[in-house]
Amino acid sequence: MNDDVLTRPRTRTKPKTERPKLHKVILLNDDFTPREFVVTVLKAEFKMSEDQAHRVMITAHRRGVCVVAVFTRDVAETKAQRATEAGKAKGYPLMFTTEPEE
Ligand code: TYC
Repeated sequence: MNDDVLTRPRTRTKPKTERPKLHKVILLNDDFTPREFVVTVLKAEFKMSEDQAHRVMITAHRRGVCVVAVFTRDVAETKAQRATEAGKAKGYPLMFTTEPEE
């Protein structure tokens, strides 16, 4: 047998701490939620400026969806839930979802 191969310490192939995978929060368009309300939620939940929030809202309005921001999974899911709930509380179908980044 080959002693050298059997006793040689393994060399590390993985970094000690892996970077947590980031998750996208995605805003979905609908036909009912007022534009200004979408902007208000984006500002409150995602700490966006009026300008940023307006751009994200308009992109979702025109294209159907827009990536709002990326976070670790827990943070992304919590923010998406809270933002969706803010719409629901006003009777709007406003929807935020999450998906892992490639
Ligand atoms: N489409 C909505 C309207 O015309 C506005 C809107 C924009 C709703 C973006 C949701 O993610 C959204 N009132």
